[in-house]
Amino acid sequence: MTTELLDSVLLQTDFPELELHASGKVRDVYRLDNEHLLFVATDRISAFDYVLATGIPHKGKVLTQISLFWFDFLKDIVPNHVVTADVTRYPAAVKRHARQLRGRSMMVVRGEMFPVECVVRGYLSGSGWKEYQSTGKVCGIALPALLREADQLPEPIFTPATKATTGHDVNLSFEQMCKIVAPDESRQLRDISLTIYKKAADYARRRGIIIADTKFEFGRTAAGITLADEVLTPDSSRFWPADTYQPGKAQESYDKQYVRDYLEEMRWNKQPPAPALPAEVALRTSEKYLEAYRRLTGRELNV
Ligand code: Q0T
Repeated sequence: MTTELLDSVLLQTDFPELELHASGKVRDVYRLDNEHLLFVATDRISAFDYVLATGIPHKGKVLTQISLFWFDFLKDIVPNHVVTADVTRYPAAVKRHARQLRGRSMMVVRGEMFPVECVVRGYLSGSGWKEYQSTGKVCGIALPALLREADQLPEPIFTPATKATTGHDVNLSFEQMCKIVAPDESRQLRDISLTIYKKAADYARRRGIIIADTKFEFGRTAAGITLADEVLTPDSSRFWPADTYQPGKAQESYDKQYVRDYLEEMRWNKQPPAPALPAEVALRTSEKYLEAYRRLTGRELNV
């Protein structure tokens, strides 16, 4: 029934003539020339910190198109690193791989990256909820008493973290960030992060998606402080369905709930190797990603 769909899944990129710049759980980044990089989002999915053996149809395309949507939506507030996502405008050496790249890639300007994750939280969840329970604060920011898990915060807060190459990111106070990034630039990164989160989260909320928190990355380019990486995707953010939002407990994930439920049910010990997913779980998850794209953009993804 679904052989063709599962065959279209891209788990690994292979461009032998290009130099790999960085590779993550989901994305592969190649070097084009001194000024440009090529970001490619695969269909890999991670859960409980590991990449699973099964890919999710259309996931790379959905993530890329959601990022492109937000880059455009936010372009009057902050410049971004996108040059083009039109494969016909890629350099010749890359265009040869057009079929593999179409829809799931972007050519970007190379910048000098700030070595911090710019996290914004509008709701109390994950490491923020843990820290709040033990200290009443998140990244040094005092919060009202008696908040529950997944409660909305009175105001979104900026909670930077270090970019760990291995293991988990470490939360920083703003003062600690200012020892890593100059205070003036730290203030600019904080103000931009809060402004773009608020604009995007208001918009998404009206379309039925709560963006509980998100992580931005910025670089310095000729245009000044520039929004980079992927933006406001389900992989870089916590998306919750607004219609079932109920504070006081952990919320279901918009995109990964079927995957997590399956992995819990099969009692995987959360050690490698990560298991494969049944086709039905992969397909239902694919539908959730497509639905997120549809809700946010009001358009159907051309798959
Ligand atoms: C980067 C220079 O992409 C990364 O990890 C995913 C595998 C992290 N990363 C980003 C850069 C960017 C961006 N974005 C940029 N515009 N210029 N470097 C490098 N690593």
